[in-house]
Amino acid sequence: MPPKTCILIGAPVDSGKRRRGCLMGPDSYRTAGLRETLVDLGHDVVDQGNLAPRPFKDDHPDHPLFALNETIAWTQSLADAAETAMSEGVPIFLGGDHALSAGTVSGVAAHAAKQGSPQFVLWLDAHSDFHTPLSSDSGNLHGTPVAYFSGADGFDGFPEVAHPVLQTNICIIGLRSVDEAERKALEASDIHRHDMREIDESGIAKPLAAFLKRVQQANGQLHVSLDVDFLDPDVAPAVGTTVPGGATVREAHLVMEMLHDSGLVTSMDLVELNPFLDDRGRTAKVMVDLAASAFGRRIFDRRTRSY
Ligand code: HAR
Ligand code: MN
Ligand code: MN
Ligand code: MN
Repeated sequence: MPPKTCILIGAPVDSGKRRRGCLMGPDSYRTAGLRETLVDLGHDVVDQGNLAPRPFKDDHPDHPLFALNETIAWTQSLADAAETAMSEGVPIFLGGDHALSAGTVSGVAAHAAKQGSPQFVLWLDAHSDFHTPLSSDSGNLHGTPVAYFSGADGFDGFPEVAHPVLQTNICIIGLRSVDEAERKALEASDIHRHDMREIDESGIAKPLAAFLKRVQQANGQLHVSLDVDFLDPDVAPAVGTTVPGGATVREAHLVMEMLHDSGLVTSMDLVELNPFLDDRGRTAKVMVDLAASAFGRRIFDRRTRSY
């Protein structure tokens, strides 16, 4: 696999929920050696530093949606940065909470549309993040990006999604915390969804291989959004929304190794790391190791399977 130009873009978004700390995520990844790790794997790495949101008006503390204006402002700046970075290399967005993916995915999808290729999204998460601002009970916008970039209604004030990602091009793996409104909406959708029970029963390689085959056949762009809580909290404690029963370290590495072997990944988010909750940096290190597997670190030089 030829070396890539990896573009690190810090996205210290902390507006997607009330518990603070994800703004320290980008520097935690830097401290854990993400840039050096990718350089050691032979890639060119450009660290663009941290992005800022567009200017925004103060949010009203009693609004049912937490930090709405700030999240909209982040969506605007991230969408622009993502679209621009796609013509320069493989952007890796260092979160920041998952609200950032409203911007990153809509931005990369705009680039794909201009190339005439379909956008695919692999969402690795305990949660489906498929609420709309109208269905969310918590008012936390990090629970809504999948609905946003797939073109759902209810995102008043947000930038128009000019190129929504088709539901059938979205695959969610790792699910184990889905709210009732999200469950109904997901069941009525064409989103491919694989919960932890399915992973337990059939293994994680099977649904991933099926998805990658579709991306390849469609000649698509592939965005991977890795939420820390995809992993089990025993191995990745630095996240505000821990849900027991998550992916093991090896399951997560297998996903990343298969992604690398596919050669299909065109952009990536690392989200929801809250360094304030970490234990001597071990969650940041696990996330950097997973990124390493996605960009070519291997145990032996051997592909798992072809499809
Ligand atoms: N579904 C819940 C809500 O909307 C929890 C969302 C939590 N989201 C994340 N990202 N941690 O996956 O509030
Ligand atoms: Mn998430
Ligand atoms: Mn989550
Ligand atoms: Mn599927």
